[in-house]
Amino acid sequence: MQRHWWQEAVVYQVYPRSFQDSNGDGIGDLQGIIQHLDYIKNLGATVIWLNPIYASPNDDNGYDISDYRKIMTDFGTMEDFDQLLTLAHEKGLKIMMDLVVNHTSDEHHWFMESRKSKKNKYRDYYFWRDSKNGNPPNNWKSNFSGSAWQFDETTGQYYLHLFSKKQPDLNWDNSLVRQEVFDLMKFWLDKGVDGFRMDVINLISKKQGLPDDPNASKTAVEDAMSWVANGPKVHDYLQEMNQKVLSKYNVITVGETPSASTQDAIKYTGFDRHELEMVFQFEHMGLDWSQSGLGKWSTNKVSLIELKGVMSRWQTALNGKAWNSLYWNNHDQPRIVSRFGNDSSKYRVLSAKMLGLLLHFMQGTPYIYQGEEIGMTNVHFDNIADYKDLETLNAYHEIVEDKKQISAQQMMAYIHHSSRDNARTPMQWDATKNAGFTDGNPWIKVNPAYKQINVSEALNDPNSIYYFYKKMNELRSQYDVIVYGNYSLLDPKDNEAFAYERQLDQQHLFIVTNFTSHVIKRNYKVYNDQKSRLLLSNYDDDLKRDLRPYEAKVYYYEE
Ligand code: TEU
Ligand code: CA
Repeated sequence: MQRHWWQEAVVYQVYPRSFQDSNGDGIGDLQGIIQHLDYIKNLGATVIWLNPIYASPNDDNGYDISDYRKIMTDFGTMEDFDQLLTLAHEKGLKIMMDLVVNHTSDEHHWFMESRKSKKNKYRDYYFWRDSKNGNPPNNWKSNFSGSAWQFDETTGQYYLHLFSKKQPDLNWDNSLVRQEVFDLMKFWLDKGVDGFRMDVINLISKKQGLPDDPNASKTAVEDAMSWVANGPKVHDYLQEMNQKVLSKYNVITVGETPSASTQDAIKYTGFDRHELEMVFQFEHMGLDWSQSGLGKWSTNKVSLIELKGVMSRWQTALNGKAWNSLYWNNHDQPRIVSRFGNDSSKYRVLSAKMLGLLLHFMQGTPYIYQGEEIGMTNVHFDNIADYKDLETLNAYHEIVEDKKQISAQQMMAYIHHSSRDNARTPMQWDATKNAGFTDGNPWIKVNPAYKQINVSEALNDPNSIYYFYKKMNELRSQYDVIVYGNYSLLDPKDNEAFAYERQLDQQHLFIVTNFTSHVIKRNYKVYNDQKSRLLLSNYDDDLKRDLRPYEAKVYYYEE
């Protein structure tokens, strides 16, 4: 198998709005990112993924783009961006942009033209349909609650929006749309950016005739995507994109693909397919979802056995054929230490390291979301008005106020567990006011935990999660087996310990983690092997068979 730089990469995700404010307006910006390039570099990351920084009315924090060739004024100017790109490159850091082309903003000029008349030359850039007997054209639901169709007075037709009504879906069946997207990709690639994370890229090809979803009445809002995902022409369009654009550059690509199975992923990322390099799959992120129709809104705990099943299935199905992304967190997901770990003061550090180790020693390219490296936790705002995310606010409105399915109190518990805003509170730099994020009023409140959990603490403590992540990144650059080794799960039915092996030629790794807050006893064959040595652990010493709360270790041997 040919080796590629992006397989050896470590990606650090920056959510610009919440990373660092440089001018006191309460909103993170590009100059703020520039201030922390060395911080990211010192952690050992090699690529920065920036969430969207393009011109946007910010209905969905930049995922509604009104001009793909302009920088959002909140974030700065194109000069700021050019400076960021140059400085990053000087430090050996690559920059990956977010490409949001399943939809635009309704304030993009294509859509403003499109809505003017049925004859407009941009009409067919979007999906316009007549109503069906006074109802929307079909029963598809928006991911952000309600129908996926919005009626527009001007021409008396509806337009499709799988996300908010300010995010109309682009019609990829129109070759002019595809050409526009390829052109804007070239604009950024010719500037020197190093790749793209592609937003919901597996939704771009809609089923012929836009048929009703037969399961719509049973599915929760967030499941509505399974009917529209992985459509009939998606691979044709990605191959065309690869041929016309990506193949001309040496870049990293990762497609966000909700509802993609391992079989789908092999089609998107197979080494012989010339589509994408990897995808973000969602199966492990759905394990704690509601069983009673509320989708992501739940307080369920993940089952370790199910987690092992999903992670291992992805590891083995893609091995040798395609490439995994490895992630626990991003700007849409609650904080992993609160979700799969234990964020009590006693176990936060141990369990955050345990989760990091478990993930980073699997096969794939690891992604670290800002604040994960210091063990940032979920936030619990008491007041719904303190939440900013439209998904959260729309769901609250629909589930509590409109349909009265559950009480406000119950919904707040779900929001504390699952809201996207858990990931979007400002980065916690130090213990000063607003966690050092801004001198002004932050656009969203800071997590009060910042007094204990912040970068300045982490940098002063040799045992911090930060240095543990740094160590993992160093090891990755030293041992090929960490990047390329194959994977095999041990003891799939053990519901307390997660153990697996990796192997590449003579190199072997043995990984074991205790997922509980008590001591468990396990015997593994590696303990009797004279040649094995401990590579990394989250405790100071090794008691071998006694695995202490959230203990996590990696052994290395050659054979
Ligand atoms: O997310 C798509 C997606 O799968 C989410 O809507 C997901 O279902 C939800 O966040 C889970 O809570 C991408 C972006 O990552 C997200 O931030 C955008 O809001 C969305 O696309 C629309 O562009
Ligand atoms: Ca600012």
